[in-house]
Amino acid sequence: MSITLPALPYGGGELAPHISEQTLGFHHGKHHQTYVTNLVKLIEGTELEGQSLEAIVKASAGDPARAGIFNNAAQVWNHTFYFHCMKSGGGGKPQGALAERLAKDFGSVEAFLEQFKQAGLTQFGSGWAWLVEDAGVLKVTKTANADTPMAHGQKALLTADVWEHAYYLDFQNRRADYLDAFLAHLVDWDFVATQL
Ligand code: MN3
Repeated sequence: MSITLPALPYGGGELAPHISEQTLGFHHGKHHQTYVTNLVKLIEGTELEGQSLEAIVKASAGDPARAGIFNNAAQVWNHTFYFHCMKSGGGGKPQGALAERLAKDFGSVEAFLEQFKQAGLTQFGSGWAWLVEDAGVLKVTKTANADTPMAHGQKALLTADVWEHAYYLDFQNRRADYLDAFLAHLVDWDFVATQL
């Protein structure tokens, strides 16, 4: 199994005006590609070469000697997952079984949406906001840098990239506005529901 850059599930301009074609071009074509290129180089000739991305993330998590492998592998996974969490004409309120689970575990869908936004807003520096399933319960979490729920035994259901490269060209320093646009216009709730 070779590690390659997955294609975006939509055209580069389809998330505009919320995320511009320029942002997506740099984010996927440069940042995501660089993590792929670095990972391929780092695992070449090691016992991790030929393993799945998930296996590489789990094998390197928590191992200081393999921090470079973990950071690049987790970032490849996080970005592929993030890009699949969005679609043109997405956002708004989740429906059906997902909405019922959110209401059960957070009190209401609105309470979940607010917690998710706050997780993204309060992640100091670079990182990610997540909706995860942890031992059967839905939770909002945040991780720093490349860290990923898989490394903590949690299943990711939704993520927002809050590294500045995800929003700076479109929103400059206004991370809250990016998170509002993400939730109101971009989240692919059908994809999130399929992760349950
Ligand atoms: Mn990113």
